[in-house]
Amino acid sequence: MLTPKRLFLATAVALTLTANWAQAQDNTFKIGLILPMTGQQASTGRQIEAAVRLYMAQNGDTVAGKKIQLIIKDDAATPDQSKRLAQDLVVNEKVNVLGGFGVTPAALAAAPIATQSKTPLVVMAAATSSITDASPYIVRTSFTLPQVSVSLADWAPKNGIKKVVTLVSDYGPGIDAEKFFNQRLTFNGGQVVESLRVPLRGPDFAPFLQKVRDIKPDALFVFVPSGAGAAVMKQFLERGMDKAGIRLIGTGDVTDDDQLNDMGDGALGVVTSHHYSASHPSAMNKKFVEAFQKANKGMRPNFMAVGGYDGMRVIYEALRASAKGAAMPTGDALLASMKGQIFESPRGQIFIDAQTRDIVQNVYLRKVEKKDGQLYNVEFDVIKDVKDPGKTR
Ligand code: VNL
Repeated sequence: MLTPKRLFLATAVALTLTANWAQAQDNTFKIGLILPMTGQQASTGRQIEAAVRLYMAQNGDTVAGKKIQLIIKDDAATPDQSKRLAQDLVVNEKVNVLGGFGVTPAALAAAPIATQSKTPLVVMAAATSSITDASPYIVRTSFTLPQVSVSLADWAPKNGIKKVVTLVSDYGPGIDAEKFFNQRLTFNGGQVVESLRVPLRGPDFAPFLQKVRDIKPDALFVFVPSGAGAAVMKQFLERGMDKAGIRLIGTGDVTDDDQLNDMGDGALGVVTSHHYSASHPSAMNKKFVEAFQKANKGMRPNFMAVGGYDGMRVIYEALRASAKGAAMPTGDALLASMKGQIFESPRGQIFIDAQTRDIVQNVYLRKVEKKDGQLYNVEFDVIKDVKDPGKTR
């Protein structure tokens, strides 16, 4: 007969078993990354995965006594997939952290899942300013388009560029780039004479570039996402825009290190502003680039790789700081330990602003030059510790 005493004992045993089981489970710290491994943004997934694996190879897969397990899911940069995968990772895999997110719509789609489940979500690629406002659990290690666009609008008028046409991909980051470049250029006495937006999916730049040729501005300012820059460069040169005296300028997404070396000498002299160049002359970056290339058949890391590499560091350090004894830190404890982190990245010193959960970092002005027979974005000026100008708070 199940007397109250026996019931109590049975329950106690069951509870102990559950606790033991949970503890065994608890010893695995799961990081679920959602990345575009296929489709138009696949180069971003490839770069981030390579960087994340390098970070783990260099730093081990045990942190504060917890075994790190990495799970990578391919969303092909489609937001409904991103959302479904985020839900699956949280509910079925019980991941401790979500991360990755190659494009803005993917990050925005997953944001409510992070909020509802109190799971920190580390954005390693997507760069629309407003993403960090979509959930209090979002932390960003990439960059924002306003952050990198304003510096170029400060540089341009001092360098003979007053009349500009902007050409951007027609979604979040492109609209941010267009707006903040325009505002700052106008403030500096320059003028945006035309603002062109191209579709994100399968863009044909030809008719837009023809229009720019007819307007004949001092420069064309371009934002397209990582992976699309080579097509813009090719068509810009094919149309002889450079010969017609139109300079090409943009955010560093256009002269992406993933593609730059294959763009040919026509890219020489293109000035961009961005937070990372593979040729950033620090000891830490030299080591990073060398190790990355060695582990990836000579592939050069781009700004996406650095976002992934630093994202892993933020997660590792948050776990180290918040783990107490055998228990696994809660999402809230992890998040608290992500806020305010400050450390040297291959791009320079970075800081996760505790108020905005967004990254504060140097922005560099760079010019495409040839070094040892290869094309690089060579840094020639730096604006230190730039906050996202898109934050109104
Ligand atoms: C985004 C921004 C994507 C910048 C990018 O490449 C990029 C985004 C895939 O926020 O969607 O270079």
